[in-house]
Amino acid sequence: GQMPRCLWFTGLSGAGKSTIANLLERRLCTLGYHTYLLDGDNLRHGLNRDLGFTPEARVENVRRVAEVASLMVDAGLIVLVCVISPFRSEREFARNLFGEDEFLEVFVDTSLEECERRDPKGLYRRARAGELSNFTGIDSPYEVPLQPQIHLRTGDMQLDAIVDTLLTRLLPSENE
Ligand code: GGZ
Repeated sequence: GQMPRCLWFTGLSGAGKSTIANLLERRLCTLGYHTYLLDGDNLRHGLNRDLGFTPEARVENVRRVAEVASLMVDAGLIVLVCVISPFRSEREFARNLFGEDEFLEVFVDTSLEECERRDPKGLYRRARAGELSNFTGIDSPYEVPLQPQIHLRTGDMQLDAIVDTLLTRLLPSENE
């Protein structure tokens, strides 16, 4: 059977976390794996609708997402989590909810310049204009992962190559 896992995608808004995770999920699904994608932006409309973007609210947001992911891994799923999760301590908290090889931190490493150039929702523009406060990378910190299991330098890689990299990192362990 499949090895349940949590793939924890961290990175700036607009880095490509959701795009990459969605493509990977489709590939895994085609291969017959049972997956679930937990997306911070979506969860903020339901489970986390009471939370904003102060540091305290982000700590609570990430804690809840991590706990839900842990339940889903217990249920046997491959869980793909996409949250900025800007603080090392909260990513460490998440890791500690899982077994040794169950948690993979995936750093979606896209520069602030590139994220701001893309600005798909116009949020960076609004943050620069002072219409949004506590925006990650502008007036709220992002602590880069020091030793992620997987480091995706998106500037040097095409999307399909990124998804292939993730698949090969996930699937060899299936033969253990
Ligand atoms: C960062 C914000 C903010 C602020 C709204 N800072 O790129 P998106 O739009 O679609 O996804 C981002 C999402 C971030 O939520 P997370 O739950 O992933 O954040 S955290 O892990 O830090 O709790 C972004 C949008 O919400 N968004 N305001 N101020 N991103």
